[in-house]
Amino acid sequence: MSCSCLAQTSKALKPQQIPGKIECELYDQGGEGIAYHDTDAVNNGSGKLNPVNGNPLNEFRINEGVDISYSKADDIDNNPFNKVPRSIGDLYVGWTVPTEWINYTVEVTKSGTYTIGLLYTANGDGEISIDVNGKDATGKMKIASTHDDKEPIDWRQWHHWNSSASIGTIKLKKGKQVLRLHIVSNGNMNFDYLTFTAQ
Ligand SMILES: [Ca+2]
Ligand SMILES: [Ca+2]
Ligand SMILES: [Ca+2]
Repeated sequence: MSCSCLAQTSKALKPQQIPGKIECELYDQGGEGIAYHDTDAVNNGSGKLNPVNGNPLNEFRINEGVDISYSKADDIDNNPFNKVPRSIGDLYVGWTVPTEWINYTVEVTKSGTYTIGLLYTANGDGEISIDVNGKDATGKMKIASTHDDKEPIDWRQWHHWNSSASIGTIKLKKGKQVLRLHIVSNGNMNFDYLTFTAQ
C-alpha cells in the first residue's frame, strides 16, 4: 500500500502547553474528520444561537462544525445554580453528542503523570475519554451531572457551571502530542477548559 497524497493533518490553532490549561475552543485546525468529528456541519453557537452582529465572540470559528458559545451575563451563565463562580465572556464547546471527538495538538514540556481537571456543565451524568496519538490514555472518565431539579428554567440546565479538580489522570511524554477528546456517553455537556497538573 502506498500513498502519494498530501497528508491532511490536525494542526494546533495556537500553542497550548501541558502542564497548564487547554482551552477547549482552541482545538486543532484541519476540519471535519481530521481535527474533529461533529454530528452536524453547522456551528450551533457561533452564527446561529449567537447572531452575527459584529461581536467576535458570536462568530468564533463560525464555519466549523464544532459548536461554540460563550458565558453570558443576565442570569444565563452567572445563575444561582452554578457550583462555582463563573466569569463572563469565556468561549466554550457545547452541543456535545456521543461519538463526537476533538483534537488538541499540544506541547508537553515535562514527561510525567498529570491530573486532569475540567470547567464544565453537564445536563445528566456523562463520560469522556482522551487518546494520546491515537491510543486511549484515560479510559472512560465520569463527568458528574450539574442538573438541578430546583431549576425553574429548562434551557438553563445546560448552564450550571462546575469545576472538577480531578476527572482522571493521564501519562504524557515530553514533546508534541495529539490529544483527542471523545464524547463517550450522554453528551449534553459544555467544556470551557481542561487543566493538566503534574502529580
Ligand atoms: Ca455542529
Ligand atoms: Ca456537536
Ligand atoms: Ca474556553
